[in-house]
Amino acid sequence: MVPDESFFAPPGWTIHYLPETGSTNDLAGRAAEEGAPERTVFATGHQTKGRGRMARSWLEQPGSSLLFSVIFRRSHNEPFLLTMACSVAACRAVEGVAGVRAEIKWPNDLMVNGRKLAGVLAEASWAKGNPFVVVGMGINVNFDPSGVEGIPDSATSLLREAGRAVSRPELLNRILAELDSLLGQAPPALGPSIRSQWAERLWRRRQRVVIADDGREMEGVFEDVDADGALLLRLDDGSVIPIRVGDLVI
Ligand code: BT5
Repeated sequence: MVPDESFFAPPGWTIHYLPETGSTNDLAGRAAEEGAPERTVFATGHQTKGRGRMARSWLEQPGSSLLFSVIFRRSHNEPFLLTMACSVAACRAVEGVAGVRAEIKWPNDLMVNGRKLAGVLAEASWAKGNPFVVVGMGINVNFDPSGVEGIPDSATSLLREAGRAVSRPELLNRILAELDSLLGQAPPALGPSIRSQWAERLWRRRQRVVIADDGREMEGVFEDVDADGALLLRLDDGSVIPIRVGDLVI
C-alpha cells in the first residue's frame, strides 16, 4: 500500500482534486473557459465518463489510476507539441518514480514492455481572446488492468511492471516538474527539442507495423516522423505516405 495519497504541486502549479467526476478534461475545459490560468491541474480518483480519442472510453479501477488534466495557455501552444511534451514528461516521471522504462506509441500513448500503460487526450479551444489547450492523461498505477471489464488485454500498469505499488501524488508531482523543465526552454528551441525527445522514444520506429484508421488497415515500415509529427509509413511498393490520424495496432 502507498500510505500518503494527498496530491502536492511543484512551485507555480495548482492541483484541484475531486474524489470522483465525469471527466477531468471537462473540468479543466470549463475552468479554462472561465479564465483559469496555465499550470492549473484537475485530478480525480475516479471518472464516470472518462474518454479517449474518437469518443472511445477510458476505464479504470476507482482510486488506483492517475487521472488528470492540465490547462496550457502559451504562445507556442500547438496542441500536438504540448501532448508530445506531456508524453515525454510522463515517460521520464515513470522512469524516475517507478524505475520502469517507457516508450511512446505514436502519437502519444505510453507503452511499457509492449503494453499500454497510459493514454493522452488533448483538446483545444481557439475562442477569441481566450484560447487554451487541455491535455488529459490516464495512467494505470496500482491495479491489475486484466481485472477490469472493458480494458483490453494489451494494457498494463505500474503495479504490474514495477512489481510494487507506486505513489500517485509523487508521480503527478514529478510529471509536472518534468513539464516545467521541458517547457521552460527558450521558445525557439522548444519545438525541435521536445519533438526530438519524443521521436527518440517512439515504439516500433523502423519496424513493420499495422496502422488502423476508420476501419481500414495499412501495413508497412514505420520509417520515421516528419517535422509535424506525422508517421511516415513505407508501403510495400516503396512509396512513403504521411499518416496524421490513426492507431498503431498493438
Ligand atoms: C487514449 O485514447 O488513450 C486517451 C485516454 C485519455 C484518458 C485521460 S484520463 C484523464 C482525462 N480525462 C478524460 O476523460 N480523458 C483523459 P485512445 O487512444 O482513443 O484509447 C482509448 C482505448 O484505450 C479504448 O478504446 C480502450 O480500448 C483502451 N483503454 C481504455 N481504458 C484503458 C486503460 N485503463 N488502459 C489501457 N487501455 C485502455
